[in-house]
Amino acid sequence: MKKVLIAAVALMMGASLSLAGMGIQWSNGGGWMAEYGGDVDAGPFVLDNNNVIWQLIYAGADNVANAPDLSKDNYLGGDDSMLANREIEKGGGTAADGTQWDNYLMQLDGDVLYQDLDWNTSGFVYERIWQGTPSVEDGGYYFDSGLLEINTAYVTGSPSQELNYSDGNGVAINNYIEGTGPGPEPPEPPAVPEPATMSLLGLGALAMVLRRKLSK
Ligand SMILES: [Ca+2]
Repeated sequence: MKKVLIAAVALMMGASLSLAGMGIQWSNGGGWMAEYGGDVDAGPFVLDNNNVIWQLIYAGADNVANAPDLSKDNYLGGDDSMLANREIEKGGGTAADGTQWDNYLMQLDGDVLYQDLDWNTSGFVYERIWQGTPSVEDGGYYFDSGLLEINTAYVTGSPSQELNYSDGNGVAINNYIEGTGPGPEPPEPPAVPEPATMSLLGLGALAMVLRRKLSK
């Protein structure tokens, strides 16, 4: 009887251990997404002229969302790895996970929950949305969400976590420069005084010189 009890307890513990994992609803907060350079209200929207590749990514042991690397699998840089993805055709459509989206990435149907009940590694996840299919020749544009810390205590039926693109660091859009990977952030233009300011400064200096000369 005692042995049976121990076996039962071990089984229960094993079962609960294997059930701990992560459950994340990854979405975008309700559709809003203008094409790169487009108007958030008027468009064109991200799927009007492009397909979309939408990735759910584990940020790796460094807990950092690394910049993409087009030469790597799934365009992932650093130690990042992909957990799931959706490919949506131009104009909108249904991804392989059954979710359905319109041209501005508003969800029409499906279940956005990603779950891995065997996941027990701490760390962070984030979303990356590619406008079009990136290529070394033509580059591409992507949108990153912020990082979400994984709750590894998720079990089936417990509350899942939500990860929305709109929870991210605003519209973080990066431009690829041809063949070189991610381009640097565009530098802040140096603060050059306006021509009018320059001439005012010049007049001021002239006035001071004249005043000095006159006061002698
Ligand atoms: Ca990383």
